[in-house]
Amino acid sequence: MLRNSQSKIKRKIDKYEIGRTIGEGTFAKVKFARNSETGEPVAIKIIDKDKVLKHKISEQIKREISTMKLIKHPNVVQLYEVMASKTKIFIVLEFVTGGELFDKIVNHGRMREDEARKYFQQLINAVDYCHSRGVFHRDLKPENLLLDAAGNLRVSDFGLSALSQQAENDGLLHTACGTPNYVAPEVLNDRGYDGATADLWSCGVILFVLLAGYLPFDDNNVMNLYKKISMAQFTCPPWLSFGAMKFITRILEPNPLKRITIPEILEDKWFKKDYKAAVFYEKEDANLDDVEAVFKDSEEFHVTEKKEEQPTAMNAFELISMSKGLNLENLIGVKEGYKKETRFSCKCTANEIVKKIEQAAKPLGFDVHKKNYKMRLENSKAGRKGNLNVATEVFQVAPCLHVVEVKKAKGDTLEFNKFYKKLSTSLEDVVWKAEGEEEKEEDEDEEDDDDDQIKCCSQSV
Ligand code: 3AM
Repeated sequence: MLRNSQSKIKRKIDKYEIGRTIGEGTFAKVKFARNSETGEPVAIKIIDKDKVLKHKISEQIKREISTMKLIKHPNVVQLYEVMASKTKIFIVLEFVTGGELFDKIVNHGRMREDEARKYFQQLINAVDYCHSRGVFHRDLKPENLLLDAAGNLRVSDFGLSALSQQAENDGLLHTACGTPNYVAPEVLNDRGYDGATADLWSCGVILFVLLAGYLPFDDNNVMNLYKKISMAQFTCPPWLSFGAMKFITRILEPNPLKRITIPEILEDKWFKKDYKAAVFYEKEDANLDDVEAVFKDSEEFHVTEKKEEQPTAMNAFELISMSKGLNLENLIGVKEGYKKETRFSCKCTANEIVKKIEQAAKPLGFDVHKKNYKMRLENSKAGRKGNLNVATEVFQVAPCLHVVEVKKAKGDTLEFNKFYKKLSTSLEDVVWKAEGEEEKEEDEDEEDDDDDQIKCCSQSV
């Protein structure tokens, strides 16, 4: 049976209405949600309780989460509250809408020094502040550098370092879920290290990527990569100014005892240009009862996950009829321009659509798992953020009119966009285009990027 487009099951955790999966990080699934009392959008990190309790890391996480609840810094993703159910821990975070900083590099290439400096200054402001409160990141990498609506840097996952360390012990950091490109040599050597200096190394790698447009340490062979990192074997590109080059070399110093410190960074001539210290205040009245309750693991405080059947505000047919002339991004309520999810309409049977998707995905290296009219496409090769996983679902609108939803379930958003472009080319003969759209598409400039083409016959969320 195809899913009925008139009604929808809504999942609710406490007061939060749970929406789509935004992504999967090293140790958690991240879901979009909305506070039903205030309407405020949030991101919820969902972690298996087992992972925290089994590994005896709860004391450290509890301490760091408590600290993060007190922090309201303009360059740190805010942590609102924590909750637990019988099996999961939910970390409710501010929803950050500007995407990831590194998507800028992937889309537009390296940055000018002034722009890179601005982001780096914001990064150091965040890192300095958290370090001064005894919270270290230990896993600074592109996925954790988000941009807010005003284009300012927001560092996420501060306070969750015990989890990333656990991932490291489980071998995750160096395998499918991440790459060691940003990790300091002393962390790789596993001889015990200082969280503060290790974080600064990662900041140095991040600055290098912003200015160069590529990684300072990279090798297909992990052992060679470890060697390059341990010896800080990198070459600055010729376009870097002397000041930037000198500065990066002081950060990417393999000996942590000789590495530049934050007070020294704040005094560096290259760094200081146009520097504005962050303005913020500290919350004095944050209530830490939720953190206590989660880590006491008392059933009395467990939140329940409810499933409610609710009519959707607009059915798929209305959505399609409006898609002819309107920009749908606002309609769906997500303006931030993430293209992790998209829909298109098809004028053929559901079975034909499923078959077409399968035929298109297999040659692109995807394993196809089907369940009724839902599919999970799993790329067997690891990409920038692990294996790309795509979920598709076919909804019936009229007997021979279907809406196909294509979502990134896991992996890198840009890789997803590239995959979607290939998929839509293969499905061209079954995708239903509104009148006039075909000519419009032909007129499109050849240089248009993937995203623009996707918008032509579908809407992206
Ligand atoms: O899967 P991608 O890389 O597209 O950007 C984060 C990442 O997206 C996003 O969730 C994915 C897994 O970490 N994310 C994490 N925290 C977020 C937040 N507070 C967030 N997106 C918005 N707001």
